[in-house]
Amino acid sequence: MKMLQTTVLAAAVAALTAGLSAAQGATATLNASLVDADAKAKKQAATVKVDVAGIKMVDPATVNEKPMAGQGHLHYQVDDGPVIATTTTKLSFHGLKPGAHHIKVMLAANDHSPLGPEKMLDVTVPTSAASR
Ligand SMILES: [Cu+2]
Repeated sequence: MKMLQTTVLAAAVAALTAGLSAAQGATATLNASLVDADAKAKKQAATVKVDVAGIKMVDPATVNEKPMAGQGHLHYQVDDGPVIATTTTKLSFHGLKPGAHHIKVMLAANDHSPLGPEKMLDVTVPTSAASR
């Protein structure tokens, strides 16, 4: 009887823990990749495609930027440029100067604080692209 109670308790704790981590967005994941990277780079451009899971894309303006578990949006940043906050999971950048660039994509909460998952993409625009 005592063993049965322990088992039931352990199961309840496991269920509670799983529920908590889901509510806190701990299961949110982000992956980002470049679409047609080489051809775009030759045109001084980059297109980023993002896959998010375990989180709902919410426009922070619609919820008064109040943080809420399970809600977030994306921040895109090229090099040290301004941060673009959006719910779009596909974004193109044009007019990249020749050389190396870093595009950072991260999951942000409704108040724009980082949620953790992020991905850095490297783009190199060939020097020859500038003389077009
Ligand atoms: Cu934001």
